[in-house]
Parts: sequence; C-alpha cells; structure tokens
Amino acid sequence: MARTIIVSNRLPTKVQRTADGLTFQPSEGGLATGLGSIYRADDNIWVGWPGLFVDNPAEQQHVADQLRNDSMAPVFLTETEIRDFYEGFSNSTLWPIFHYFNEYASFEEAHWEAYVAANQKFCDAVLELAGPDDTIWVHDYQLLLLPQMLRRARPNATIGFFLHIPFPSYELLRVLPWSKELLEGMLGADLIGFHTFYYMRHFLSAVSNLLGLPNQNGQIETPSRMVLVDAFPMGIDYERYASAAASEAALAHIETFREALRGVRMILSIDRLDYTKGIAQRLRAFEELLKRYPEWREQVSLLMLVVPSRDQVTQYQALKVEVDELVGRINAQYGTIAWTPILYFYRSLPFDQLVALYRLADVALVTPVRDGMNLVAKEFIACKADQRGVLILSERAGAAQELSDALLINPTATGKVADVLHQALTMPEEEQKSRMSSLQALVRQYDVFAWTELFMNRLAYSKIKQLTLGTD
Ligand code: GDG
Repeated sequence: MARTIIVSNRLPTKVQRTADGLTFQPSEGGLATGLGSIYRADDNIWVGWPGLFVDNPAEQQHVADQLRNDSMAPVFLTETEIRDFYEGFSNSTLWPIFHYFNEYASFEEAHWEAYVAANQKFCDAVLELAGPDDTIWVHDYQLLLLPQMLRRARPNATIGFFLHIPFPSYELLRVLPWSKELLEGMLGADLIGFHTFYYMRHFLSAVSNLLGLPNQNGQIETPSRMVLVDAFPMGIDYERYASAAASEAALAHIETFREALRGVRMILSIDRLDYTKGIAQRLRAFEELLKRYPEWREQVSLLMLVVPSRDQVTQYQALKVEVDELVGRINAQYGTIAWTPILYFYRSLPFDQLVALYRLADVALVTPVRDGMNLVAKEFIACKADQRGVLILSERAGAAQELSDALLINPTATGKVADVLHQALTMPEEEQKSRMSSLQALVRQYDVFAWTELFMNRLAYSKIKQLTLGTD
C-alpha cells in the first residue's frame, strides 16, 4: 500500500536530556497537530531530527525505538552538522535572506557544503523507508534541496514541498551564491506551496529570471516534468484553542491573572526571540503610547512573552541584550510602585496558561517586520470566546493577507502604531465584536485540517495531471 512520508528538520516530538535521562514530549506546534491525522494513520511516518545531539549508538537505538511507536523516524545530526547546517546555512544564511535581513546573512562555503550533505542525509533516511509509489511531503527552508535529491532516486514518486517562511523577491534571492541550486532543489517536487500569493509570485519570477523557466498560471514546465505552484495559507487547530480557552483550567488561570492585574488593561505580545518579529519596534510603540497618551499610564500594561530561540546565533544574543535594555529603560522611566508598564517573561508557558492569556488580553499586538504567516494572531482570535478584544497586526505578516478585519499597521511607523494602540484600547465593544466575529468565521473555516486536505488533494491532482500530459 502507498504511504505518506512527512519530512521536516524537526520532529513533532521534543526529546530532551534531563538528570533522569531522555524525555519525550509531544510538540504543540500547529504543524504537528495539522499533520497528526496523516502521519499517525496507516503505515505513514514522519522523518526528522529529534532536536538534540545523540551520538551513543545505544542511546540512538533507544530514541529510534521510542519514536517508532509514535510513527516517527529520527535523523541524527552530528555536532558539526548542527553548527554548520542548522545554525549555519539554515539559520544564518537562508533565514535572514528570506526575511530581508541580508546584512545579517553569512555566506560560508563550508556551511553550504554542510547543507548539501545534511539534505543528502535526510534523503537517505527517507529512501530507506519509502517505496517507489509513496507520497513524500517535505517541509521548510532547511530542506530546499531534498525534493530534487528524492526525485533523482525515485523518478515516479509523488513529492510535495511547503515553505513556512516568506519567499523573498528575486533581488534578495540573487544575493545568495547558491540561488540556482536552491530553486532547482525545490523544483524536484510535483507541487510547491507557499503561505501567500506574493511569496508564490516571487518564486515564479526567480525561477523565470534565474533558470529561464516561464510559468503559466503557476505551472512550470521543466525539461522533464510539470511542476505546480500555489498558495496555501496555513491555519490552526481552531477547536483545540477555542475549547482550551473555555476550559476550567484556563478559567482558573484567568482569575489569578485578573487579580494580579488589579484592573489594569492588558496588551499581549507572544513570540520566539527573533529579529524578524519586530520586538524592539513593539516596545518603542508602547513607549510612544505612554508618551503621547499619558492617560494610559497606570491603566495598561504590555505583557510580553518571549520564548528563547536559537541562542547560539550571534544576532539572537545581541537582540536579547537590546530587548532587555529597552524593557529596563521603559519600566524605569514610567513605572510606579503600583504599576509595571511591561511585564516581561523570557521563557515558554504551558498551553493552558497561554490560552488563558489570549482570552484575557484586551489587545494582541503582533508586529513582525517579516513573518511567513504568524499563527499567534490566529490563536488569539480562536480563544476570544466573548468576541471582545482587538488584534493589531503587521501588514508584513502573511496572516495580514487574510485577516483584513484586524487593525493593520506598519511596524516601523512607531507613532502610528501608538495611535492604533489607543484606537484599540478605546474601540467600542460593538465594533470589537463585529470585527472579531468575521475574523473567527474565517480562521475557523480555514483551519489546519482544511489546509492539509487542500494541499494533499492538490498534490494528488498534480500527479494525475503529470500522467495525463505524459510528461512523467
Ligand atoms: C514559522 C514561521 C509561520 C509561542 N510561545 C509559546 C508557545 N508558542 C507557540 C505559539 C505558536 C508558535 O509557538 C509560533 O508560531 P508562529 O507562526 O507565530 O511563528 P514561528 O515559530 O516563527 O513559525 C511563521 C509558522 O512557521 C507556520 O508555518 O506562521 O511565519 O516563521 O503556535 O502558540 N506555545 C506554548 N508556550 C509558549 O510560551 N505552549
């Protein structure tokens, strides 16, 4: 029977080393939930790195055995691969370039070589499991070369690829010395998916400019095959967030948080510590709110949850220092004995506390300078049981293409964001509810299950099309 094999850099299980040995915890990411129904069904499997360095063969065997019970197969990365492939080419070359931070990018030949070798390692792991008729769905920027590698080994396989981050304009992409190889790598797939129409357009123009391959309505004819390109905006598991936010556990947390806030309104911000998320811009906008609208002093706090991320990469360390300093300065300048302007947490919170914060917040302030989609914005919407609350969203997040009833802002326009914050805090309840109900209808309908189904159906269709065109 034909199977589906999901491949991503990280597995949907977090393996961690503790004093008591290795622990295995399901990851709560949207991808894991959305694809859960696929990889756990039949003989399907998810291939990826378990997220930590394991070199002892007995320990590797133990990890593999544990994961196999939950339909996963590990790819073990060496310390050099973690440094050069993951922290190096993936997070210090591709991530900054694809998010328009070209001044942050490094261009190391050794990192590129490690990237090619690591993609080959993932390829070998998939080939060990995949039969010639299996469907393979590859995810994200760490594995751009994998579709082509798989295609060479399995010419008839059905291969899908989805990019979770933006695809940059041709002018940015061409900065990369390896841009052609990366595009060719992606073109090994039958179907290539992006979050938005704009990313798709950038990709198509790069393929045309760099490889000389034109397209017709998102269909690229390569010398050997037809490749389909399309936009699939990713959704969330809406019901999971909505029901968790209405649960007893969440309500108990909300009560505790509400008491601690003592009537002070709350603006919420949640993200990984990443320079793409506009955290410093957000802090400056909140400071500007306190400056321009002094009536909000002692009346509103910014609750900022920042989840540690990629702390081995230099720019992330520098950003941590910048954010710490900004928070310290603003709190020192405006804080009083009774009120702390910014409640700042550098850690991740358990799921039921997270949804309690979403439900309690008056405003969600989502200000990335670039973001493929941004699921936080959608999760906030799903948690708003009483439809009160306002979403302020950067127009540079993929999510802004869909969530037009949010208050859309340019994150670098500090003064304007402060004005929009004031607008959100004073928005009549009726308007809040009418905006929120249309946002909810949209996020509920296009959830992560709909997204998965749409992609898989289109992938199956792309294969049928290949066969009827006889280009296979
Ligand atoms: C990439 C793209 C795209 C955060 N803090 C806690 C916590 N989270 C969860 C959120 C959300 C997830 O992390 C973050 O997802 P985002 O989509 O906002 O951002 P990235 O991590 O950058 O994801 C992005 C995404 O891929 C999917 O394609 O949308 O553009 O960059 O689910 O809830 N979860 C818990 N505690 C926390 O403290 N439990």
